[in-house]
Amino acid sequence: MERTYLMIKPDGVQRGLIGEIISRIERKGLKLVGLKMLTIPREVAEKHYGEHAGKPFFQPLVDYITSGPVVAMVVEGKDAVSTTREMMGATNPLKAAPGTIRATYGMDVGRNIIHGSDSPASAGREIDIFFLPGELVDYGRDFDRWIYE
Ligand code: ABT
Ligand code: MG
Repeated sequence: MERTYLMIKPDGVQRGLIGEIISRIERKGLKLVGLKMLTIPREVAEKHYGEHAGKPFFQPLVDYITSGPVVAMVVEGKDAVSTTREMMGATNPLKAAPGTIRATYGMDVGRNIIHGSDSPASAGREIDIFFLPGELVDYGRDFDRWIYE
């Protein structure tokens, strides 16, 4: 099973969408193995978005992601990285496929509600930024046999 890093961004928290988004993740059959709320320190945000350092949207992006509390999650499941990216939809909510989280709840690239790692390598890097190993939990669910063949 693969793990990915997901994060409900400050706009998602402020708009009261935590429950809606976590519900979608649970109903899909994905398993939460890490969960916490925090306000991201600026240095951590700059590290998380390091690939965009120097680009014109970098400062606004760091301002946005540090502007209020986020919900940080580690989610486990079959092909968790690509599955959750599909559930989120394209970066621009107006271009995201109908029914995806960003299409359903968002209007603007700079207020796109949720983050998800874009590759297994990014997932490993981002999980290490936001969680200590002891903060992730290993547990089984009785209903997993009804989710996976
Ligand atoms: P994140 O989950 O935020 O990483 O979004 P996603 O992976 O879908 O998109 P990427 B390419 O990683 O963009 C990161 C954030 O940077 C913003 N952005 C990006 C712009 O504002 N203009 C741009 O041209 C690009 C490429 C939007 C992304 N998220 N936010 N907020
Ligand atoms: Mg990204």
